[in-house]
Amino acid sequence: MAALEKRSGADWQELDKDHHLHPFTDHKALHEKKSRIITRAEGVYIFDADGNKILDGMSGLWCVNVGYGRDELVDAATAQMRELPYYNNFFQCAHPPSIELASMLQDVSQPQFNRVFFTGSGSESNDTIVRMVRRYWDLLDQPQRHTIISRKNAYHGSTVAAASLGGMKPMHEQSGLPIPGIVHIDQPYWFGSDQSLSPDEFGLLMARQLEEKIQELGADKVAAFIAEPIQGAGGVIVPPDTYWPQVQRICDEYGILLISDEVITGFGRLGEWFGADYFGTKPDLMPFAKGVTSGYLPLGGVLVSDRVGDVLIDKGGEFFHGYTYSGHPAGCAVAMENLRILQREKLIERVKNDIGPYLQNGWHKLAEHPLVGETRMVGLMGALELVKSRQPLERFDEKQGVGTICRDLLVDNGLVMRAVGDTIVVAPPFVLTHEEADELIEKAWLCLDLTQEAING
Ligand code: PXG
Repeated sequence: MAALEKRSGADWQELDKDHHLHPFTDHKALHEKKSRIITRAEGVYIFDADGNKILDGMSGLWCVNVGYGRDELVDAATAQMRELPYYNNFFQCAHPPSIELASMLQDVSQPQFNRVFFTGSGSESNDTIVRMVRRYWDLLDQPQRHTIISRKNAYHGSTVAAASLGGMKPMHEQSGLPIPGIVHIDQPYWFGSDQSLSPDEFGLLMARQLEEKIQELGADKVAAFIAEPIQGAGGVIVPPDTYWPQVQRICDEYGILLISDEVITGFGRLGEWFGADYFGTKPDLMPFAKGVTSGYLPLGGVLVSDRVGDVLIDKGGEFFHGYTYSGHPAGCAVAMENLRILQREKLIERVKNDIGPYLQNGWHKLAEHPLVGETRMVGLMGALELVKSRQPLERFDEKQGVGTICRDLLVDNGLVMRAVGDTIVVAPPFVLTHEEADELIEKAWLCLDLTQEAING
């Protein structure tokens, strides 16, 4: 630690520039601007090397749900690392943390989930999904049933299979993706449509695309449909109420596996344990990561329903798949303590009944700002749409980069939110107080004003 403290923020920026390749970053642009060096955090605040205190409206990267500075999680990791820092779950071995966590996850998830396959991240979880789903149909003697339907603008991770499941065009273009056997239908993004239909009609139309795609491919070719309950990285796309019930009906009717990607929505973000609980779906598989440890250590996994698990087990044969860190002991120990915190402090109930509605109330008031075309928020996951004009609705030219202008102003004024194009998204920790929520809304309003000024030049 001492060696680190000798450096100044400027020193770190130089070293960073010279040696560090960042994820999802234009390095040429970054080198002109320099990175913001975050040195510590407490509660819902992060602190940078220049001493600025910034409200973290993104919970890190949608993950630090119980907030920063949790000694219980540090202690859980330390104790586990002293006892058994690493052992694997391969070759007929297991260790108490992976077993205990598997059992706890069964307790907090829907009754069909009795088993879990551990990974180290959300991307690995979704790679596991592709392999597990195909293995399932192979074991059922339907090897032709390998196509997975996903959605445009979905984010399921950055590995080859996860990025293929994802529907991010720029990612596909850079690496010859998607891999074969993955197709994409439209997302249920009502605000992004021409708005000629009511949200409910639009939800039905988008769900119908799933049915049409199944019919086009042939149901006997379709393995699964994967979706985030609410698209996160794609801009917090909250589907109309009609969408999920239809999707569930279609998956049931055609016998297609339903995969609910819970990497962001899992562990309380929507005020229920999982997004599937919020929307009332009954998925067959649920990839998760992030919030399972509140980001304190990397851990992910796939919750496996009996429908899939029974086949994998009863039919026998080895599934040639696994990661060195599948069920890492320290990650599992932290996850267990994190789940206990959620339970002990009733944080999911807090998201549902207290801080969720409180922040939503303030958030929806932002819709009165002339720059805002729509506000959305479920639990503590929200978005606002920046528009040139509300009546008639006119959006900014993408090249103007209004979302980025706003995002930069927000950070300069002590609030982290993320810009997805001209959509500003928010997902604060569950421990956000009412005062901190007020601060978030006040800063957001101020920065909408500043953005307006910047655009008007
Ligand atoms: N599924 C979903 C729904 C995600 O949001 C992943 C899978 C992949 O997880 P890992 O742990 O491999 O990153 C994610 C990750 C953003 C952003 O800018 C979002 C994510 C990751 C990085 C950036 O919003 N989500």
